[in-house]
Formats: sequence, structure tokens, C-alpha cells
Amino acid sequence: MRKPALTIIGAGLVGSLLATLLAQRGFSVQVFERRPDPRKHGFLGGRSINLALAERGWHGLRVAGLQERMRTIAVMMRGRMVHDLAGNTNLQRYGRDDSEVIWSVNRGDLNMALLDAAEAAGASIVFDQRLDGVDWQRSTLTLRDAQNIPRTHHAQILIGADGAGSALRAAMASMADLGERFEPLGHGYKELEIPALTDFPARQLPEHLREAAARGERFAMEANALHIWPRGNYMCIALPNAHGSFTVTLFLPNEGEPSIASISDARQARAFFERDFPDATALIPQLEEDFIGNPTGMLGTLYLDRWHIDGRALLVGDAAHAIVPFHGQGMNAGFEDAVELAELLEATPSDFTAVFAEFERRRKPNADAIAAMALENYIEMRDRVDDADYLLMRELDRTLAERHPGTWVPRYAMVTFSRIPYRTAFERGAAQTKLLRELVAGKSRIGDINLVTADSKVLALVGK
Ligand code: FAD
Ligand code: E1W
Repeated sequence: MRKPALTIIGAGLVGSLLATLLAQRGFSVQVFERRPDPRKHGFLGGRSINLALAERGWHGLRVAGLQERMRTIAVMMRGRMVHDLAGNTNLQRYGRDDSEVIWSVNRGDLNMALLDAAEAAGASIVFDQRLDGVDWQRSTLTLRDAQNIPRTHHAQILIGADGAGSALRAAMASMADLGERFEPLGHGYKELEIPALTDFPARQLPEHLREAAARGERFAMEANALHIWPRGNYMCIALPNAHGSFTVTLFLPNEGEPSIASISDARQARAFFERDFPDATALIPQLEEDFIGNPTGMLGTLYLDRWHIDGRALLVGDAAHAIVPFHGQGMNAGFEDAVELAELLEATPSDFTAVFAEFERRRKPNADAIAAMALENYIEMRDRVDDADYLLMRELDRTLAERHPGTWVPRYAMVTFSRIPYRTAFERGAAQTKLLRELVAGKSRIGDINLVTADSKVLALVGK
């Protein structure tokens, strides 16, 4: 029996992975993407934007057969490099060894690899076609090209992978109450670039990097780390790119002092950076151009009560559950969606109503859990990673993980290095944090904590 035809809206990260997995399973898949084909026209005006890929994301790529290709262009990040105001740095390792690391990948490269895979598996992708509306009665879509010229297309089963601003979600909401709620974070972000040493304008290369540049080194800072400049109510981060540059992201409140609103020109942007991020500022020669020229991104969390309408339409990825980026898990979570949906459809290829309902039942608690953990991680990253109490809790967390491998797993490790459901990581993490707080209360050094008592509490916690 030929499997039914599916129409996916959006050939971003999640849409193109899902198209690959479904086409590989024998479904006929057509994808409509608003933007032009990045393999022909370049991606996002050539800006280099990167993302952290963790185990859940790698799993999706593995299932699609893309692990090898991406591995060769991904940069390993062993830990977070914390930069204080004086420019001192401290590498806090993520895991036990190089098997517990995360990877920086270029968004454009990843998207293009996924588009190739989708087409190779037999999916058809139509670019320059923006979904504009759905006529649910007639089962037709209105699509518009770059010139805004409309065309209609018949489609029985729709999957929305069209991101946080989903047009399919809007069309679904016009016919059913999805219980949509968007909670703005009140902070925005701005991307800037630290060039590769080879690309620095000669006169702007800082003194301490001249030798490294002369030796042919490419990275202006430690390459194999995620850099963080925590500053209380805001922060910068930087992820490495394969060719030696870093993409810096400033996360800052929208209003107040300092804020996106209070930094209104290039001169103020430089003064702010020189005051709060002096070591990074020396590495951003185009700071003014980047700050003024790049758009300000908005952040928030999207919650829906329903992700589907019967067996006719389903939302996945950011279209269903956009989250704040502070755990680096949005794409990773979306890839888990794609794998789960493909597995459900493979098992029950004809009952879309049942599959969409089961997908929502399985994924929603996990989406809610990672949304909550991502929000918590902003406060942790911007305010706590250089705090003494936090560092002691972290040291104990790591000690217990070493003494009880597989029994005590730090929450970050559950989220990042495993495929334990997010919901489980959230619940076990809460129980562990409660215990950590009890054990470090009033203590200032790991030597002051009775580890024998700690061990027995750990075993009691897991019921051993
Ligand atoms: P998108 O990537 O947004 O793709 C949607 C696609 O649909 C696009 O191609 C778009 O052009 C297309 N589209 C939109 N509207 C229409 C329409 N009307 N018709 C047709 N096509 C349409 N996640 C991580 O895992 N790790 C990270 O390190 C990380 N860092 C992040 C940093 C920042 C600053 C931000 C904002 C997010 C970050 N994320 C990260 C989250 C990640 O970017 C998203 O979760 C991921 O891109 C979601 O993929 P998606 O395919 O659902 O949506
Ligand atoms: C990761 C945008 C982004 C992406 C990330 C992370 C962070 C902070 C941010 C979380 C983290 C990888 N994180 N890093 N260090 N501790 N937690 O792990 O992706 Cl802001």
C-alpha cells in the first residue's frame, strides 16, 4: 500500500529533518519553504550563526544518516569558559571526558546538509513559497512567492515546522482554540563577530595575539569551549566557528539600564562593551557595524494546549514550543520531535488522528520541562556561574556523579549527554538540587562536607 502524502510547512532545521525521516520511511513528502534555497543563494545574508548540538540532536542526525558529514565541520566544546570583568578565565568542564562534550555547528551548513538529505531520500522541497492561509473546508493552502504572487495547493495532511512565528499555527487557531500563550522574556539579543586571527585588520590585532597569528593559529580565544561573560542581569556568550571566528551573542534586558533601549547608538554600544566586556571588546573590530547593522532578536516561551487538529494538522519544533535559548536545546528538542513523530507514523501509517494525539501526549510534558529548565538556566548562566556557593554545589554535584556513576547524574548531563526524557531530567534534577542545597548549607569547602552521609542520602534518594 502506498503511504499517504504529507505536506510540511518550513524547511528549517526541524522541517528538513522530518522530511528526511518520513521520506526514508516511504511517505510521499512535499515541503514548502518561504526563503530561497540557501544552497544556491547563501544563508541569512552570509552571517555566520552557530548552534550547540548535543546528544539529542546528534541522535536525530544519526537516524537520518548525517552524523559523519556534520561531525567533520562541528567544533568540540569541552566546557564553559567563564570570563570575569578583569579578563580572567576559568574553564568549567561539562562532563567527565571528551565523550561528554557539546558541538558548535553552523546553522546554514546544518540546514543545507538536511536539505540535501531530504531530497536524497525523495522529498520534494519548493522554495520561495510562503504559507499565507489555509482553507480548511476545501483542504487548500494559499502560498505566495517572493513577488507576493499567490497560488493554491491541495493538501490533506499538514505538518507545521515553520518556526516560532508559524503561519500554520495562525491558520489552525482560526478554526480551533489552541490555548496559545506567549510569555516574552523581556530580554533581547544581538549577534557580533570575533574574526579569525587571519582576518583581523592588521592594526587592530591585540598585542597578546600577534605571536599566535604569526604562528598561523586561527582562534583568538580557546577554540574548544563555549565562552560566557556573566554580568548579573545580562551576559555575553561566544561559540566557535570551524574556520576560526566566534559568534558572540549579547543577551540584555529590553528596557532599563543598561538595555537594548538605553544603548541607542554606536558610540554607546562601544562604551558599554568596553566597560562590561573589555577582553571581548578588543576582539570585535566591527563592534559598531555589527551592533547597528544586525537585527535585535526577541526571546520568549510559547505554550500551547493543543498541537494538532484531528488528523489534519500538527505543529512540531519551535512552531509548537519555542523556548528561550539558554540551555541550547531548542533545535535538539525539535529533532527529538522529528524522530518521535517518524517512529509513530512508521508504526501506524494510516491513523493520523491517533498518531498526532499520541505525539502530543508524549512530547508535551517534555516540551514543558525543557522550557522551564531553559528559563532557569538564564539566571544560572548570567548570575551564578562565578558565585562561590554555586561553585561548591557544582563541585559536590560532580563528586557525587563520580562516586555514583549512573545513579547520580547531574541535571545538565541528563539534558545534554543523554536522551532521558526532559520531564524525567527535570524531576530527578529537582530532587538532586534539594539534596545538594541541604548538604552545602553552611559549608564553604568540599572538605567540610561529610561525603559518607552524602552517599547514604544519595542512595536513599534513589531508593537503594
Ligand atoms: P526554524 O529554524 O525557525 O525554521 C522554520 C522554517 O520555516 C524557516 O526555514 C522559515 O523560513 C520557514 N517558514 C517560516 N514561516 C513560513 C511560512 N509562512 N511558509 C513557509 N515557510 C515558513 N537550539 C539549540 O539546540 N542549540 C543552540 O545552541 C541554540 N541557540 C539558539 C540561540 C538563539 C539566539 C536562538 C534564538 C535560538 C537558539 N536555538 C538553539 C533554538 C533553535 O534556533 C530553534 O529551536 C530551531 O531553529 C527550531 O527549528 P524549527 O525548524 O522548528 O524552526
Ligand atoms: C549549552 C545560546 C546558548 C546555547 C547553549 C548554552 C547557553 C548557555 C546558551 C547552556 C550552558 C549549549 N548552553 N552552557 N553552560 N552551561 N549551560 O550547554 O548551548 Cl546562552
